[in-house]
Amino acid sequence: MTLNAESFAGAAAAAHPELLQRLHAAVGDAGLVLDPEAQAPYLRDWLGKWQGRTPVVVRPRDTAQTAAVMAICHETHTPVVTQGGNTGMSGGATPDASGAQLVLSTARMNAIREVDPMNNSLTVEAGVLLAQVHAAAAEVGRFFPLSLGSEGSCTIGGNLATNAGGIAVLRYGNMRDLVLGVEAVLPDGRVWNGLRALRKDNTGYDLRHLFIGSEGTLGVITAAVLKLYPQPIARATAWIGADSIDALVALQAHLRSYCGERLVAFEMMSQASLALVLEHVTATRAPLQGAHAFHALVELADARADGLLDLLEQSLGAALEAGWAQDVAICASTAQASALWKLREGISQAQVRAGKAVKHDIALPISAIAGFVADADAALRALLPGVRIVNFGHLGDGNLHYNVLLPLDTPHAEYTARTASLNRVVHDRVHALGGSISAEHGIGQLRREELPRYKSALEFELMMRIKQALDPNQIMNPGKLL
Ligand code: FAD
Ligand code: 2HG
Ligand code: ZN
Repeated sequence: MTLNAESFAGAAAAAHPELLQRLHAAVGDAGLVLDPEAQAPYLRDWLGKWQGRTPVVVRPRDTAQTAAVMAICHETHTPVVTQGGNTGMSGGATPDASGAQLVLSTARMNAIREVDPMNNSLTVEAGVLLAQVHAAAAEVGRFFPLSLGSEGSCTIGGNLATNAGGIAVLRYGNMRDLVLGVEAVLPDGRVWNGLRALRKDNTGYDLRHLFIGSEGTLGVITAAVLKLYPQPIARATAWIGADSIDALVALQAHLRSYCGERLVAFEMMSQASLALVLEHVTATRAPLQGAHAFHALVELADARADGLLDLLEQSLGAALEAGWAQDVAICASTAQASALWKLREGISQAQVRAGKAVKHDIALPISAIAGFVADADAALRALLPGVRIVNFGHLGDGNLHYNVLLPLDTPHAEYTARTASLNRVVHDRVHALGGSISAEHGIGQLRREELPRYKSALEFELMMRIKQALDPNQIMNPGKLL
């Protein structure tokens, strides 16, 4: 391929006319995407909220090629946006509109390097899809617990860079808790090999945690060693209708004590969230007769089948008696359980179809949730009478997706203004209760402006110093997080 630097639009190319030739030498024809049509999917996020431009999408095949690309970008001060599956919810993987930011896609780095069932570990490259990790673990009778609605498209690199959460955090923790080792290419092109498969290692600062949750601002994660677990062979799933969120908070505490470690998921949704799915997602139907103000989807799992269903029935029987549940449906088959999970996992898609969402991915102490919801609901209704609140999420982790849905035809300027005032109402309350304004989706470009309001000056300064130490030329994901 002969490359014409003139066709390489953008500020970086203008400053460094040989850049494209050098990138081509590093990754070859298969590693560059220049055609605007082929670039389009890399330039828009899953929600359709952010749209950017790039001079080139670079798709290195392995760590060595990634290191070569980064060395070139460091030397030429070319900004880099790393992208995995592009399913992120905070605009972290979308380049800005300048046309100067190179997109580095990990899609071709998709090898499973090693499976070690005896050590309960798996070494994979960053571009491997989460669903592929599930399959590779299952092949050797093991289990990788991270579970997200996007698991067919999101990558391990993206899961690490956002410290993803999902529906099994209650039992297994966030992505941060599921990783033994990380390999990363630093912004200057050097490779840090931290691929240790150890559960104990106290030899100084644990650098892997710098990259987990760093949202592409400190380097490119190229591979990781993941923890595997015993494969649960039995699952028991139930849907619960309740008359208040207070009741569901009490129910999750009760199920935790009653079922112990076997409680894997405790997901919550308001009646409005369920109604949205039933209206906008095909082949769905209400799991219970009659309306309930709130619903929970609960799952138990175990490596032994004995008594799991009995345990669920007994625990929910006690909950009905105590008034924490109004109605209960226990699944008799995996098909029934899948139908219930479809309702929960359809909420994101239903929101995209039904309106323009103002998202709030908040974390609170579980004991503060009921008070928060009552207070924030009232404040939002006072601010915007008739407001549509889509409140759902991972109640067992204290993580609510406390979203507000504006009509689809809301003009852009109005959406922006409303977003600012709604964010203030919600996030100030969350902060006052000791909560977080980003539980699992990261900061990206969505929350960047708000972050200094809610982080202490010292915390912010320390983060800036880490950034400066690793990325002195400030080329990694500019305009995101910090
Ligand atoms: P991308 O979107 O490509 O990137 C996300 C961020 O990570 C960006 O800042 C990017 O620069 C950076 N990045 C990506 N790869 C690398 C790398 N190799 N090295 C360095 N930086 C990198 N999230 C949850 O936490 N819980 C959920 O329950 C959940 N459910 C979802 C359901 C749906 C339907 C959708 C669409 C999304 C959901 N998400 C959820 C959000 C999203 O799937 C996660 O944030 C996921 O971890 C992103 O992975 P990705 O590969 O798509 O990353
Ligand atoms: C989920 O839990 C995701 O389904 C997406 O984190 C949340 O759409 C959202 O706001
Ligand atoms: Zn979530």
